[in-house]
Amino acid sequence: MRQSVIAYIGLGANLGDAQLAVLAAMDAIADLDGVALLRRSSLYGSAPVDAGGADYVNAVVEVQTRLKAQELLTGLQQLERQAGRERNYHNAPRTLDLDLLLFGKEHIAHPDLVVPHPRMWQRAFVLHPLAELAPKRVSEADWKAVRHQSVWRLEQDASKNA
Ligand code: PH2
Ligand code: MG
Ligand code: MG
Repeated sequence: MRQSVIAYIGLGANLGDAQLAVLAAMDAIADLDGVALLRRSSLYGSAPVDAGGADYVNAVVEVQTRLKAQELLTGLQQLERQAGRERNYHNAPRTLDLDLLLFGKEHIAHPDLVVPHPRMWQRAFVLHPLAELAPKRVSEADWKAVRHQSVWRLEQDASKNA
């Protein structure tokens, strides 16, 4: 049987009831075949980065999976569509965005999947929730690069609630 892998998925939403969408997406990820949800971060609010529209709700989940990265991506894209995601234009406001951030120690450079996610290190809305679950994955230099971005916690210490 395939060795299982620990992966981190970034969740974001800024249309409709964004908190509800992110929480529902965590449950939906837990229900994906071949995926076990291990832990989730707290929910965070964040100002849009390189995008317009309302403030975002962001979070990160840690999963264990026997799927390949590409298979996990397909599952996540299906959940985005089920949440009513439309791909109107680059970084358009969205009901749900699920980004595969880290997949074990794998480095993937495929036309539709790059892992680690190439922009995660420039985004405080990814690093704060990720560091709640995996503090060693975020370096001092990473923190420094995002120190001007506005991110705030929407709840206290949810890391044990998954
Ligand atoms: N996602 C983007 C672009 N900008 N800004 C915030 N604060 N949160 C996001 O999730 C986000 C963003 C593209 O996916
Ligand atoms: Mg994204
Ligand atoms: Mg995305």
